Amino acid sequence: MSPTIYNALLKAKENSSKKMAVLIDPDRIKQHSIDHVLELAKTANVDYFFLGGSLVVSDMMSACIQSIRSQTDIPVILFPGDISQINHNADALLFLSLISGRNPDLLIGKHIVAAPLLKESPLEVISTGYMLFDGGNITTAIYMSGSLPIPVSKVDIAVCTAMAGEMLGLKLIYMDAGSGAQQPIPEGLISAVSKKIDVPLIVGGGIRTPEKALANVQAGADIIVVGNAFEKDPTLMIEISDAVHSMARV
Ligand code: 1GP
Repeated sequence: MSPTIYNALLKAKENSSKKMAVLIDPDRIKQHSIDHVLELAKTANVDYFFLGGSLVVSDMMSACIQSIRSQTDIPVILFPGDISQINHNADALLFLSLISGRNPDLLIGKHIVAAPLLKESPLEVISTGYMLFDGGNITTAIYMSGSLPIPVSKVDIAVCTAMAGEMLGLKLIYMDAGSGAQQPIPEGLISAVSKKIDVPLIVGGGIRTPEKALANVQAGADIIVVGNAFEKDPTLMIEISDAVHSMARV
């Protein structure tokens, strides 16, 4: 299968065209609010939906994908916290290896179990070096991964980890402060990492304002992910998405 989504991301990076992804946690979205979110996402020209979470306990994944599919053409990319979140109806899956941690299960263990399932699936599998950062609180991602996040003051560790991930052949690097992080990842850190890698860079966790989203893309992020802020105020989606896309217009 041709890597449609990944090729589009590479092309976007080449053209400095920044992308906006909305994270939907299937446990937290209610059927009555998903329609509103989908309408806003279309108005805001959102580029991708990321679907998943560090801990998903409901069986709403399929229903979410079905709603997205029936109401928009926006691609659905799985952002799975576990093998149980693999769903063949999505377009792609971030095959996340937690390279900031030393938990063997999340570096390679679960991937071995998932590999035969993914091989048989129609999903575009995109290997992703996932790096968790300390955003000032213990997020679900940090707790569930049983791993130490990288302190944001340790720029060298972040840069070397991202470089190693790229050298290992991972196709994306994802810098995440975790959903609901008190402090998003500082621009200086994003800039330091982005200067040392060539693969597209995803940044998320605790982004709540258009100003911060714009600062992140100016610092070198290629894809901005926002979840929590939109759960609280979905209308923010238009402003934040516009800020991300405004980079292409400068
Ligand atoms: C979490 O990067 C995402 O993995 C999004 O974080 O929910 O804090 O926006 P928020």
